[in-house]
Amino acid sequence: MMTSEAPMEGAAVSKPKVAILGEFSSGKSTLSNVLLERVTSPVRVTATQVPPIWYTYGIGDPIVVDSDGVETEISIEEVASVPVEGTQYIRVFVEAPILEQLDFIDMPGSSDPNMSPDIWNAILPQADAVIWCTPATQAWRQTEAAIWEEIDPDVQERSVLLVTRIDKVLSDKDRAKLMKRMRRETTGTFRDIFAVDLMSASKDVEAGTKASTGSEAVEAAIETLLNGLTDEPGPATESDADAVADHGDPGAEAAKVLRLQDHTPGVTRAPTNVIPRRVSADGLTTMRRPRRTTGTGGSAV
Ligand SMILES: Nc1nc2c(ncn2[C@@H]2O[C@H](COP(=O)(O)OP(=O)(O)OP(=O)(O)O)[C@@H](O)[C@H]2O)c(=O)[nH]1
Ligand SMILES: [Mg+2]
Repeated sequence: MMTSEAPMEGAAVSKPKVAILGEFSSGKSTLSNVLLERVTSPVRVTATQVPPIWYTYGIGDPIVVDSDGVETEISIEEVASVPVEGTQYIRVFVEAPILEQLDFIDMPGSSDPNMSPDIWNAILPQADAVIWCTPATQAWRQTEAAIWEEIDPDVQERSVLLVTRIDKVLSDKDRAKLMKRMRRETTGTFRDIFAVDLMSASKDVEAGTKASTGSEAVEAAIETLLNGLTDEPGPATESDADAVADHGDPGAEAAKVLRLQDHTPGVTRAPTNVIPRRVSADGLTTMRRPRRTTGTGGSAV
């Protein structure tokens, strides 16, 4: 239905698509800003009730894709006022280093009543992996587990769980206990789990450093994600290694301590769509396949 060419550079290269999921206020948009290395997001993504924001490397005005697949160019200032209803997602183009490696989509909270099957089905079938954010103070609720259960196991294997707001859990003992529970309750369904303090990671972005354990944990999570997306079980390639932080220093210990052992995926396989079975059961019939602006569909790198 849509035939227009992508308006930005770099779009011809197919990149893996990563959906950032989690319940209301779990840190998805804060993480997005950290990933983009922008203190002030190009859009006011911390507003609640925003449609999914799909970040792609490039320049140019954002594009709203409505529920009929019709695309409308808008200004960056207009992004925050696009209604959730009737919108599949908004493409936002940013020249951020992370976007040279993957596209990511900042989703509305999964607990949000606006998170209709339409929204899920507009985005999730296109996602190769998920970053699920769960806040440490009420981590991995039954509602989250129930959604995650429905996700394709191949996608689960490429996905990472971020336990955000770890700064709110004060003692090492409590953190260890929490992560032990996380490990137990999510066994085999994430590639890895990371405890992150997105506040300190945000402060690093502001200060132009990556000094905190918050930043290190985010970097470690992204490295794990990229390894999964490229099906590399071992360390990343030379160029990938340049793109991620060196975790060899003692400062990274806090991040490491809370990291699970790798659930290394077994074999190379084509990316599978993230379709929560329960949602797709009643939503797939109305699912639309929007124009793919990132090249041939489905193949990760
Ligand atoms: N202390 C602390 N606060 C955090 C952390 N992560 C997020 N926050 C705060 O939590 C609030 C919600 O964060 P958002 O990033 O907007 O959460 P969200 O998941 O995008 O929320 P919705 O889009 O409304 O579902 C903000 O005030 C953040 O500053 C963290 O690791 N530590
Ligand atoms: Mg948000």
